[in-house]
Amino acid sequence: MFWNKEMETLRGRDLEELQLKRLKWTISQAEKVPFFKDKLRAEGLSADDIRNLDDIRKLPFTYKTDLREGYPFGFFAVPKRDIVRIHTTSGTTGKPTVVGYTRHDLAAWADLIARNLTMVGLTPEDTFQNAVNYGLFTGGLGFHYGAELMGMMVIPSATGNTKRQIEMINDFKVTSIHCTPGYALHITEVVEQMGTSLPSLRIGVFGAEAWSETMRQELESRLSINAYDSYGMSEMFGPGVAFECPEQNGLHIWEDCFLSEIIDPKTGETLGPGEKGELVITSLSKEAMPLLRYRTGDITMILEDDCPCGRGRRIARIMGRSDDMLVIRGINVFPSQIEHVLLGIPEVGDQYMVYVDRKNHLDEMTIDVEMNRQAFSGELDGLVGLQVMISRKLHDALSLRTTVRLVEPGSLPRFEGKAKRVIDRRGDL
Ligand code: DLL
Repeated sequence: MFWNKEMETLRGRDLEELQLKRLKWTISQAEKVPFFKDKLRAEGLSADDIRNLDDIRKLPFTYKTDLREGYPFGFFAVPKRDIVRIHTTSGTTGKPTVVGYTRHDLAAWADLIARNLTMVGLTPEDTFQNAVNYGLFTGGLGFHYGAELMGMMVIPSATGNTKRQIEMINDFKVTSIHCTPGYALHITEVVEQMGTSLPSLRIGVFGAEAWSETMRQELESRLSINAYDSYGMSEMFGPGVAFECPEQNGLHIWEDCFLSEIIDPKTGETLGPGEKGELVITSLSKEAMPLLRYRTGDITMILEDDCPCGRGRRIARIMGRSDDMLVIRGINVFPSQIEHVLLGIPEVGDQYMVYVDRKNHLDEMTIDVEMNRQAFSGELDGLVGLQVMISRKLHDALSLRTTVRLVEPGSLPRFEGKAKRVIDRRGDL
């Protein structure tokens, strides 16, 4: 099923022509922002220098730190009177990044969300529970307006009060839920603790943080749903940038709106399909805040083969961020690799916390892992064998020695929004 078949299936020359036209427009729009105007002038570049899509490599990169320096409205390309909404995204340090939208931007964003939700088989007959934060986070209002545009009945449940969320799903016969994958697991646990089930639910849309294929299988089997990955970032409207189709094999990135490249994060060199690197996006239709070659920090690759669904370019599931990649004793570790190992061990639950310390100049990684409720006898003593087995499996996957501590079910923090599962304490020493 298609929402906007013409744009979703545009390929070859027609697509390239549209992208080139929109890229030139985006550059002229960006020239209204002093930051881009100065940068382009310094390089002696203008929209006329872009003759084909490969010429995009002439343009300078834009970094999150640049956006932060423009706080609050320094990156707006339209007068304030044309901005009808802002969202912000919190960083790990300093001021947040502010993103702005014109009325046209909001309509384009809702169209992208409607494409995504239609693609996974949702129709106006469905009831959609939007269990994410409705504030400055783009996941709430972004999905809300897209789902409403499609004609679904939308329940703006937001986060919190998980038992009430579960009651709503059953009372309102909700067929589709949107939340973070971590919160979906928490809902699953609470459903199981309550001794109930969610018979009306058939589709889960999960995103805003990294999750693994194992986690998908877990959610699909425990909730009896199909679970789809949803990717996006506030700087590119929010959610809706790339989304899985029913093939569940990579995420379609909407090429009429986003020009994507994969680069080596260290050298900035462009990488080819099948090569893992950092995703760089240039917006093609954003009015209020056009962005040129924006360094997303997300690690993925372009998938080479065509998708049977007939839509265009796909990227692989996000494997981590170039900047949350941990370097432990010289070894690169993505938290998603740890999660993948843990979810494959039936005795342990879904929750874990990773601590990184430096002792005697050596990096040490300690992982607290919750026991699975069914496998837990009530005693943590006597589980040394399991602990050793987990450390061994982690070693096989990461080539790294770790200390595993098993903890009681329910004892680690739960997250309603994005999970924070890594605490790097090396800087504190
Ligand atoms: O997280 C937008 C969003 C909301 C996406 C709801 C999907 C669903 P930000 O808060 O700006 O925007 O965070 C963007 O989150 O650069 C990725 O590192 C990460 N991220 C988002 N979706 C995924 C995903 C929203 N499906 C940052 N898998 C991005 C892995 C994801 N990481």
